[in-house]
Order: sequence, then C-alpha cells, then structure tokens
Amino acid sequence: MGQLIDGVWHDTETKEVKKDGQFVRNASAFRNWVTPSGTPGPSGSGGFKAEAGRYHLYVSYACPWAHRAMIYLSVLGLKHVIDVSVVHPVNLENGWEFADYPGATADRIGDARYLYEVYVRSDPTYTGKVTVPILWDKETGTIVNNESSEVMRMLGGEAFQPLAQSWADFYPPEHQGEIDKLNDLIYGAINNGVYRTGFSQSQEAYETGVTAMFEAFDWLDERLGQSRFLCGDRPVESDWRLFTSMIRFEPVYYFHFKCNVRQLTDYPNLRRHTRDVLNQPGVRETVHADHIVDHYYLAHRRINPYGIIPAGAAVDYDGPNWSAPHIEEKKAC
Ligand SMILES: N[C@@H](CCC(=O)N[C@@H](CS)C(=O)NCC(=O)O)C(=O)O
Repeated sequence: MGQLIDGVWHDTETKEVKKDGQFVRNASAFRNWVTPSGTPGPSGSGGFKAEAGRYHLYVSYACPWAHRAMIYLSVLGLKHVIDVSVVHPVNLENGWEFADYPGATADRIGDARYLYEVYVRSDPTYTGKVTVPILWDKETGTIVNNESSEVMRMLGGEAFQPLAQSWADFYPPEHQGEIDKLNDLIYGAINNGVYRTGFSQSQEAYETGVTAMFEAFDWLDERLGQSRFLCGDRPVESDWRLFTSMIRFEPVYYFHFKCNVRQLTDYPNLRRHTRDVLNQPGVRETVHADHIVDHYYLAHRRINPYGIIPAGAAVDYDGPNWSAPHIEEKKAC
C-alpha cells in the first residue's frame, strides 16, 4: 500500500503501524461538502452545490468504506444522479488500478490507469494515502471529499434529498445522539477494529483489538435481541455502517484478520440483523463477494504472502447456517 508524496507515487509504507505494533489509521484529507446552495459545510470550503450529474464516485466493491456510499446510492435511489467508476479489487505496488475484472470499470472521468492520478489531478502536490471512496466534482475537476462517513451524511442529507428517488432519513433528529454513540462504538471496535486487529504487529495490540471487538459483538447481539434494527424498526446510519463490516466478517475478517474468537453465526441476533439488512431493497446488488475475497487475500501480501484463499471464504447467506427458522428475519416491531 503505497502513497503519494508531493504528487509522486511511492510504493512505501504509510507508517500507520506505530512502535508498539498498533495500527492507527491516518485521517482522510479532502473534507469539502456538497450542500443545497453550495455554501460551505461543516468542514472544508464551499462551491459544491447539489446538482444531478455533477458528481462522480470512485469506489472499490471490496472496500467496506466505499460500500457505505454504494449502499446509499442504491437504497436512496441516487444512481441516476451520481455515476460510478469501480477499480480492480487487487491493489498492489501501484495502488488501486482501473483494469479488467468482472464488475470493474475504466476511469469514466479522466481515463486514468491508476487511482493516484485522480488525486494528482485534483491536487498536483498531494501527499498522503490514495483511498476509496472519492466523491469527485466534474465541474471543478477536484475531489470534494474522501471520507466515507461524510460522504454518507451528504448523500443521505438535505443536499441530495430532492434528487433521490427513494429517500429515507437514516439520521433522524430523534435518534442522532444515539446514532453518534453507536457509530463511535462500531467504528472503533469493528469497522476500524478489524484492521487494528488484523494489521497488529504485536501480540498485545492484537489482543487489545480482538477483545474490544468481541465485547462490542456481545453488546450489539444483546441490543439486536430487543429491536429489529439498532434504533427501532427502521435502519439508521449505524445499521449500514455495521453491515458493511459484518458482510465481510465470515469470508474475510474471521480468517484473514484473526478475528476468530467466535463466528458471526454464533450470534443469533447479529447474524439475523446482517441477513435482514442484506435483504433490504437495493442492498444485495451492492455486495460483490468476488471483489471482497480477492482484494483481502490477494492484495494484503504482508499478512498473506502466498495469496492463499481459505476454503471457508465462500459464504452462502441463503444456506442452512443462515436461513434456519430460529434466525429468520424478525417482523417489524
Ligand atoms: N477513512 C476512510 C478510509 C478509506 C480507506 O482506507 N479505504 C481503503 C480501502 S478499504 C483504501 O483505499 N486503502 C488504500 C490504501 O490505504 O492505500 C474512509 O472511511 O473513507
């Protein structure tokens, strides 16, 4: 996983693993917001007015952070408003690449071969990681934002609401405090927790990560025994954020990141929730198991040097472990 330094690509480590062996993720760099009238949002600068056809998303179907944005496009009915370029799932010495792979596309905007060219086009002296998702502005030829939690808020917020064909409020005012707390827990222990655990370079760092993760699973399983989704009978932002990690858990994180204290199927409510979210309209089409499995096992050569894909990575969410009557979806509360 390389990086750009002053606009030049280097196949070097990003120094996110600290001296004590802990993985600490660097912050995303582009933090502007699309708003209804183009005024500045909570961070960054203004000039990005919500308009159909103006914005573009760069994603990997393998990536849980980009998956958040793809789910919002699909579930909220925004696919006719924002078009998408999809990278090849296996990012190696040149980072993310546009190349032949089922479901992957060319760079539909600038015909780049590598995603780092998109960052350089936006900022010729950019220094930092080259990550997905990217929300790109065709009008100014710049990156609006490359932080998925903010891209979700934008797509699900007032800017895009008038353009959405099936808008729903995933951050309703009455649950915002609870959603913020859930997001913090889910991010720290699970979304980022799986990486923190899997990329650990000391036993202590690994144990800290895996313990926090399974404590969070225990707590969430209990909570999901009380209600269908995390804040009641409709999905909110935190349900989507949990889902993009849980759908990668059995095929990848359990083996690849050594998150193997228990399986997801050992948690009756969490697995029911995962399947319930998977079965929400528009969600299945966003899950690409081939991209997910190939990315993690073939690109993370430091932790899987021979690129061996474990047999258990092929998960059938409609199979007997998942569809037994006792884990059928709960009816709406
Ligand atoms: N905080 C970012 C993280 C995005 C991220 O790390 N994406 C990964 C893919 S799962 C990536 O592009 N990694 C490439 C790299 O680190 O070089 C977000 O939520 O948008």
